[in-house]
Amino acid sequence: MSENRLPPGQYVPGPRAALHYGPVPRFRPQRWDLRVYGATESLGEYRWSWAEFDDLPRTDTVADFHCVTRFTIPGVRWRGVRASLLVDLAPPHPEATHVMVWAEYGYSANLRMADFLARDVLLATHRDGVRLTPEHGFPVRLVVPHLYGWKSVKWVRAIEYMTRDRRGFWEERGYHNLADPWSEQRYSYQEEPGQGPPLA
Ligand SMILES: Nc1nc2c(c(=O)[nH]1)N[C@H]1C(S)=C(S)[C@@H](COP(=O)(O)O)O[C@H]1N2
Ligand SMILES: [Mo]
Repeated sequence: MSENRLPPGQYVPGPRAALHYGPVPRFRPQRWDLRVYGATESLGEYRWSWAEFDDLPRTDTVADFHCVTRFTIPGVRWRGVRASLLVDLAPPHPEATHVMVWAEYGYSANLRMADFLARDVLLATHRDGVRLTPEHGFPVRLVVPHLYGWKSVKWVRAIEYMTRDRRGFWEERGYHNLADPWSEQRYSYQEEPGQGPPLA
């Protein structure tokens, strides 16, 4: 990986552990489902059991993974269900502009619909050729390679379509609403035009 592929302020670390807030949830296939709800076209809810979801067609992608804590993992190979395929199967209302992606234990991240529909955005089941490990999001995690890693929600359980934007878990706790690593959208104070970091 060449240096100019690295977004500003990022470095490539040595081997590192998985990173998340809180414990790793246990997967219970009988109870697991993936729901799409909120501003759907029909206003109804869509639901996939584990067997149904695991049957959906997969796509492969290779992408660098950028964490706001400044490490970048180059060339991660993901396999999963395209987010845009899920949106085709669960059509949104014409007024749906954003999604909230919900995980086990209430973790969440918000995305613009256009970011969610980008080609490289997957509901991933595999990483580097094998099933995700529990720490990396088994059975299903979102991967949004073009945004900072906190948007790549592990242990996904639901997608909520929204007709206006709402902030997710880290976006409510001082991180940037959009999270583009190439323009270093790290902190929420950067959303205020002409603002520096808050005074200590
Ligand atoms: N459910 C959940 N997903 C999460 C997180 C979390 O705390 N909970 N942390 C995010 C952050 S900050 C990063 S950098 C990536 C790390 O993914 P990895 O552990 O597979 O490298 O997961 C993201 N997804
Ligand atoms: Mo992160």
